[in-house]
Order: sequence, then structure tokens, then C-alpha cells
Amino acid sequence: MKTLKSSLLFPTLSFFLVSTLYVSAQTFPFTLPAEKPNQPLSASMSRNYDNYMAPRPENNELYTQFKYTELKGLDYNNHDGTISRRDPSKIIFENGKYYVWYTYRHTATPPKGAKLATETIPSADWDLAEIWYSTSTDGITWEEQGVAIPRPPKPNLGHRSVSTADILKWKDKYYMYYQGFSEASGLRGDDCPVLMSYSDSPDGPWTTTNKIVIPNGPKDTWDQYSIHDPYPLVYKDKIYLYYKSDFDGQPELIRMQGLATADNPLGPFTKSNLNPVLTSGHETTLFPFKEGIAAFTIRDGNEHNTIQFAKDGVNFEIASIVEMMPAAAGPYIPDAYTNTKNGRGITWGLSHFTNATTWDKNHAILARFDCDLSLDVNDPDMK
Ligand code: AAL
Repeated sequence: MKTLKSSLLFPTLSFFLVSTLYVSAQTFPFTLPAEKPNQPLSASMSRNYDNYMAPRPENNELYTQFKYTELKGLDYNNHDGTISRRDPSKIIFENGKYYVWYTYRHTATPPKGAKLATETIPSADWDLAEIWYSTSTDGITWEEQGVAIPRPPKPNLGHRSVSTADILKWKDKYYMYYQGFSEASGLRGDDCPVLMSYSDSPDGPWTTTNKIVIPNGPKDTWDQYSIHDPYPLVYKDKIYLYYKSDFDGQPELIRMQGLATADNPLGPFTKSNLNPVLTSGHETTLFPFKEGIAAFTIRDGNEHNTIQFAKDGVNFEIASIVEMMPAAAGPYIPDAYTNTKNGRGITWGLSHFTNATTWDKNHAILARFDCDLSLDVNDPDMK
């Protein structure tokens, strides 16, 4: 009896099991449904809906791959570490051409660290630097125009180095925000506040305010030693300036990003009471996207290699996980300063490559990156 029962039970159960598996495998559609399907999902499938730009996770508009292209026109032949171009600004289109600003260093020797630094020997790749600019009509061939913002004479702020600039266009005037070092980077840390110069034309001349426009935080706060990578956008009728600081390099907390807003390019800037607003990343790269702001979160922190999105410009969520992100990217953003409520995204920009592994030849070069983060690839303004 016992034998008979089990011999009947086994085929009956296996039939049900096999047919159930077969049916559920068949019922999951070949393409991903727009809404999260009401059926058992693996953890991975489930978070594909919950975490990444639902309701069309297979079509995540903030997912992309990156392509890199060598530039023409800027000298790529000198790799002995005495010339460096790095940390490009956003790119703007004015007077029929693209403009970009960047940290330019031309010194007798490569950087040698803070202990060996002198008035002519740089401590770091961005020490003893100036802010230079180039223009282009196609985004590939660039013509170097020379210095935009020189190091001011001692004892003015930034006399040791001016670097890592970004541009704001506001009511037909141009405002350049940049790191101003009054001692060699690395002496204590990579310490600097943010300075600002302004001009009626992207070709200058630039007038320096000779003032700190974004001050470091008070003692024992996360941004007490440095404000790096100032990055202004116009959003919600205000200047939204994102920046990086670094908890003084504490290993677990290294490098996060904050926000300071203002009604006027000269300030005062008010830091967000939710700072840091991004717990990961390195150099700042953000752009208006739909009603909010999207951010590249590169290189450092638990959430590095992601693109994040904040509906309100403040509370960021991971939108996608990506690879080979552009370092220090300066994108071309057609609506960076239009106070848009429907940001259109980006398709290209400049970034830098550093050769950190060969310290005795330490320098950086600029390159072009292309990506697909535009809401309308046929939009002629994106090119
Ligand atoms: C960069 C930026 C800032 C830092 C240094 C030069 O990539 O994050 O500019 O100070 O490194």
C-alpha cells in the first residue's frame, strides 16, 4: 500500500511542480512591463523596479556608457610633467563657439610634494597654476586662448595658485568661481576657499573681487578646511552652487558634496542645512534633469560609480550604476542657467585623465566624453 501511494504521489507532485514552473516562466513577459508586475520577483528584479528610475527600468534615462575622444589643437606631446591641463569647467556656447576654462600649470619641474615645494616647484598638479581657456566650433578641435585668471600678486588671496574653475552666466554677465590657494596644497591639507571674478564677456577681462565668496565651514565641521570644485547652476530662481569638501581626508568619510545657494552671484551664499547632500563622489558634475538635478558620483565613497537624481536638487537617490565615468567632467549643458523646470540632460563635455601612477611625470590632459543622458537625442541644442 505504502509503495503504491508514494509511487502515485511522486508523479502527481512532479507534474504540478513542473507545470507551475513552466507556466510562471512563460507568464513573465519577454520585455519588461512598465509597472512592477504583481507576481513573485527575485530580489534583483524587484529592486530594478524600486530603485532605478521606475516605471521604465529597462529604459532608465540616467543610464549611459561613456565614450572618450582625444582632442585636437591642445598640445598632447609634452608628457614630462611640466605642463598640465585639468579640471575643466562646464562648457558654454557664446559668440558662435564653445568656451571652456581649466587649470593650467606650466612649471620648470613636475610636482614634487609639499615638502620639496618652493616658489617655483609645485607641490601638486594644481599648485602654481592659473586658469586658462580655449574655444572650439566643433567640440573636438580647441584653440587655446591663454590666461583668463592669473595668480594675483602676494599677499592677495589665491597668490599661490588659482585652480578648478567653473562658470556662471547670470543676467548677461559671466562669473567665474575657483579655488584660491594662499599656501602650497598639501602643506597641511588641500586647503582653500572659493574666490570669484566677473566679466562682461567670456573673453574677459576678468575683475577679481579679491574676497572669499564661499567660506570654509566653522571649526570641527565637515567643510572647515576646504571648499573644492565650485559648480553653479540656476535652479528654482536661485544660484545653486554645489561643491566638494573632504572631512580633512578622514578615511571613512572622505569627500562628500554640499550645496550653497544665493540670490546674487556675489553672495551671500547660504549652505544647505542638509549638507552634505551627496555622500560620495569626487569632482562635482551636475545638470538640470526634468524637474530636478542629476549628479555624477564618481570615484570615492560607498555610492561611487552612480548617477544620482534629486527631484528637489537636495535629496539625491541612486538612479543608475555606471562604469568608466568621466573624471572632473565639465559637460555642455544648454539649460544650465535658464532656470529650467524641465532639464533636458547632456550628451558631451570635457573631462581629464591624470597619470597618478607616474608621480615624477605627474600631469593631466583634457579629453572629450560623449554619453547618452539627453531626453531628446535629436535636440539640435545638444550638439
Ligand atoms: C581635483 C579637484 C580639486 C582638488 C584637486 C584640484 O580633481 O577635486 O581641484 O583640489 O583635485
